[in-house]
Amino acid sequence: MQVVHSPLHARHDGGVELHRGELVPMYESPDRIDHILRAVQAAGMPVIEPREFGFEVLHAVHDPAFVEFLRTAYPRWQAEGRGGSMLPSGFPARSLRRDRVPEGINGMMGYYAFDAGTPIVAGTWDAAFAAARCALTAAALVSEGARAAYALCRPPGHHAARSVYGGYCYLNNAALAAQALRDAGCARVAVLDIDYHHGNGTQDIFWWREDVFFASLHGTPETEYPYFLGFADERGAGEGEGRTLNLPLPRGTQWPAYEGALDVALRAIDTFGADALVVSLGVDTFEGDPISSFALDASHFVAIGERMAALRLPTVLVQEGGYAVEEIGANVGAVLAAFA
Ligand code: OKP
Ligand code: ZN
Repeated sequence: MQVVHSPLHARHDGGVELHRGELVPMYESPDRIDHILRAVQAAGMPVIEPREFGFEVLHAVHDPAFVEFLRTAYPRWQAEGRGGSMLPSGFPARSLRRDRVPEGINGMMGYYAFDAGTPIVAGTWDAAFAAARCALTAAALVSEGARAAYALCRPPGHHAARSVYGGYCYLNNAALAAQALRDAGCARVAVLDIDYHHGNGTQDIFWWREDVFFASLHGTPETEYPYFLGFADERGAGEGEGRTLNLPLPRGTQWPAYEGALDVALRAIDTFGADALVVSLGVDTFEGDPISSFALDASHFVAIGERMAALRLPTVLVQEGGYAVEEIGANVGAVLAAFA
């Protein structure tokens, strides 16, 4: 399995986040990638750099004005004499107007963000765009005939919607890969999101689409982030009706219940008749994850890799979450080795 990785990820380091009443180092940290990289190299997987793309390629799934905001946000912030990390301090919630994009950088941040835990720093754009290129390169390898490819993306992407960022995510790497597969001639693409958190951004991007099926297993938004999307009654709309499948699971979910839900998702993808698969591969379902509450272990990640491979579809695996840094390499390695 080829691994697509860019060292530019390290330019993004958000610093601290507010967690359970305290400022703590961000769980989404650069060393996550170092651990995964060591594991895939130890397993003998070849690691390559992403290909070049112009940023206009992002407009396939993102609003151009949103892309422009992300690309220019930090330089604008610096032009106003500021440094450190950019976080929004006000959002257009229900009683406020959201029919206009603010001119000032602070208002603009609140307009485009959906949480205050996703900082923009000097290197965020370089890292996020590099992660997008990793996903696009993995999709290109698969459309050129590879059975599978793994995009070692950081920052992650599945919370980023068409014109909204949040949940440590800026650009939706998995959605870009899915759209690239469509553009390369796959008539039907399925996205299977097995990150602990609901992939609200991917769901948003493909909500109306008949040609891209989105299935997600995740901690129930009744209690888990992102709280406001990912319920079982969300099934897509218009031509996309029935093309979204949400399988929310309670905190504490263990393998038997998880396995049952995974089978439901895999059967639905099979019935849909996908020509290619994109996996949003989060391993924050691990029992030791510091911000999540499922109880999977490395043996379960092997089983997940085997079951996904049994679909026998050309597959792009895209890294999403996973915050138990010491074990993240073994957990991702287990999925990839079992798949291959
Ligand atoms: C990203 B991915 C911070 C609360 C907000 C955001 C979680 C984002 C998860 N203490 N947490 O899906 O792994
Ligand atoms: Zn997650």
